[in-house]
Amino acid sequence: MPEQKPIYVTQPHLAPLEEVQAYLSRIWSSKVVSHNGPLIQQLENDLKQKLGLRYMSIVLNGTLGLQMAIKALDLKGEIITTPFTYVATLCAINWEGCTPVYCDIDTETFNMDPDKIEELITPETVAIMPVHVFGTACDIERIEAIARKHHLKVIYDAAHAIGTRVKGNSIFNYGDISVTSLHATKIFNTGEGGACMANSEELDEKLQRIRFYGHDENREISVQGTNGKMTEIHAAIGLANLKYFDVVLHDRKLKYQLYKKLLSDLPQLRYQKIEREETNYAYFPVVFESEAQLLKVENALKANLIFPRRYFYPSVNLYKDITTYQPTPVSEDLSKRILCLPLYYALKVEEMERVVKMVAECLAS
Ligand code: T4K
Repeated sequence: MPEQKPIYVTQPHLAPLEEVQAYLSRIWSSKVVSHNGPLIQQLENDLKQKLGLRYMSIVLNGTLGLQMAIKALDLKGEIITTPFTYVATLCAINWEGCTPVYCDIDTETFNMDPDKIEELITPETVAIMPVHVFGTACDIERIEAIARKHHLKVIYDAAHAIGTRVKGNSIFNYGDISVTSLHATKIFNTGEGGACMANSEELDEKLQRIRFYGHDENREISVQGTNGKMTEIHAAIGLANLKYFDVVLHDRKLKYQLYKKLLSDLPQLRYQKIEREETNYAYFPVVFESEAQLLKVENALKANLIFPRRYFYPSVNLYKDITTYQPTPVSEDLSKRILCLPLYYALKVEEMERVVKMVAECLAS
């Protein structure tokens, strides 16, 4: 029997090496490696065109992008966010000296529950930072109506959401600023990376100054900046990968639907409610009836070299060393019962069938 290869929760999609090398050779000729070079500019333009965006500032990673967004909007005070997220959302709020206030999530969509936002607003509230969790759009209409009513800024943590659309419009076009991640584990990646999408030219220019230590076009310092510049090398990976964006996105949807079909005989399992067809199906989260059931399945899969992931456990409001606990019972409960199964472009149908067979056997035993 051939040795079985491990199956991880994800695997980056990488363009053929020679296609990356073609971009890299431009860097080796021009010697422009950083400082908003031609490849970064091309990647920004190509992504804007592909996604239908007016503004985009590519940055080093999504976490820094969130920090830069907070800085660009001059936010100081409480930011209402979701506890069902990766710790990066919390890191960004804390690093900028703001205070996270946790709004519990909807039991079906796993996104911030708009019914619970207004009761959290105080005179200190300055913004709402929802997450389009697993790439599934939040209730943007209601969130933005609440923000308008209370004069709050909205920063969407759209780390998972590249390719998600709402009524044909990129999800990145919502909020004062949307921030995505271009990390290796995302549908479209530059290795490490992120991007800030502002809703005005003025804000976009400010973000560009912030990512370049605060310099304006005359090299004067006009704002507190940082070093948020992505290198041309990462842009080369991104430009090569961009050619495959549509193929990878389409494959995700087919695989998501196949998993749902293969798992349809298991009434113990529940799934994220996806209300809009145009989601990117970035992850395949499965909700178990109990944590014990989840652990049993996770251990059985791991024993067979299959490594699903508990995104996002624990609920971040429980990280007592970096945040003040505020109860969010839905998030705390769901985060214990959600497991993401492997989902990526190179994953074979036979491998998905093997994963499902093991889940089914484990639940039956
Ligand atoms: N907001 C939200 C809601 C986020 O989820 C994130 C990040 C951010 C903000 C911040 O964006 P960035 O600053 O990261 O741009 C990942 C990612 O590091 C992180 O980007 C992501 N979200 C978070 C949810 O997960 P892990 O813990 O999954 O990484 P790791 O190394 O365990 O990788 C998972 C599997 O993927 C591995 O078992 C094997 C495979 N893999 C991974 C990498 C990195 C590869 O095959 N090759 C690779 O290079 O973190």
